[in-house]
Amino acid sequence: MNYSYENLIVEIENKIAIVTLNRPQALNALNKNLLEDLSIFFDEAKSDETIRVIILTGAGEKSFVAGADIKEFANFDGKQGEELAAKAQENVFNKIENFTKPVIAAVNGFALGGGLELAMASHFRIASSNARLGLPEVTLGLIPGYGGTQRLPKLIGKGRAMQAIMTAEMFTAQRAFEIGLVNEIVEQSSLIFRAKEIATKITQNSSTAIKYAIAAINSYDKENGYDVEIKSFGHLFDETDFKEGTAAFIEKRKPNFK
Ligand code: CO8
Repeated sequence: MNYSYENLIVEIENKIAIVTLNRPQALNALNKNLLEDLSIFFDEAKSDETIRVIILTGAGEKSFVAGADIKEFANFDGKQGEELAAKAQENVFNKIENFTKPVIAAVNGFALGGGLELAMASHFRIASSNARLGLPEVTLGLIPGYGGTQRLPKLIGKGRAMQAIMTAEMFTAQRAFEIGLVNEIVEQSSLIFRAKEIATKITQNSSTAIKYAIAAINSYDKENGYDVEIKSFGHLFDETDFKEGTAAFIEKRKPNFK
């Protein structure tokens, strides 16, 4: 697969794709083209067997993503705003949340507005110590439009989400860690190394089981969450990874998942 995009750099090594959002002149703000590139990348990566885990990060040392591109939507009317939000939610944010392979956000600086929403749509987040995370949309007379009003309360609780969105204040990396918005904080120079270390651990496990785990965990706040877990659990007994995993345990060797 030839991953060549205007605003994304994709590097694949040892089944890990490092996807760098690359508009450093605009602090990697999400414009239409960048959202389109992301949508296409995830479509292509879905069936690419050379990719088992995806790491999303931002170009440069200052920013993960400083939000949606404000200059691009400054003249929009209500209909255009609604269309932009609906299309991007479907083609990028929900696609990432429901992606069958793990997506890790390596937040290397500002993650604001659409940038924090992108990190929250990812399966989990680690951050560099200089990261600043927030949803400042109300300072522009808007609310988050890429899923932020829904995903932030799930991750940090309703009261904290209310305060964060109303005040538009940014969380430091330390505060984001304390409230569970990011899983780990590392020095910026070690961020990608640490993300790759976590990704490598994941690649050693059954990708089939992980696919079902993502779907089950994503159902945790839905009415049928336990049913999704039971059905997925049962289904996995019929997969070859289960045979290999249990055989390896009994034979006292490491599993070799395909
Ligand atoms: N959009 C467009 N350009 C941006 C953005 C952005 N979100 N953020 C930064 N830039 C540009 C700046 O305009 C500047 O460009 P130029 O040099 O041409 O003037 C360049 O990036 C560097 O930025 P600064 O000079 O401002 O850098 P500072 O270090 O002084 O400040 C900040 C860094 C604090 C991150 C500051 O840039 C900032 O506040 N950015 C905007 C943050 C923000 O409000 N983000 C939320 C945007 S709204 C949003 O994400 C809504 C999501 C849902 C949309 C739904 C569809 C309608």
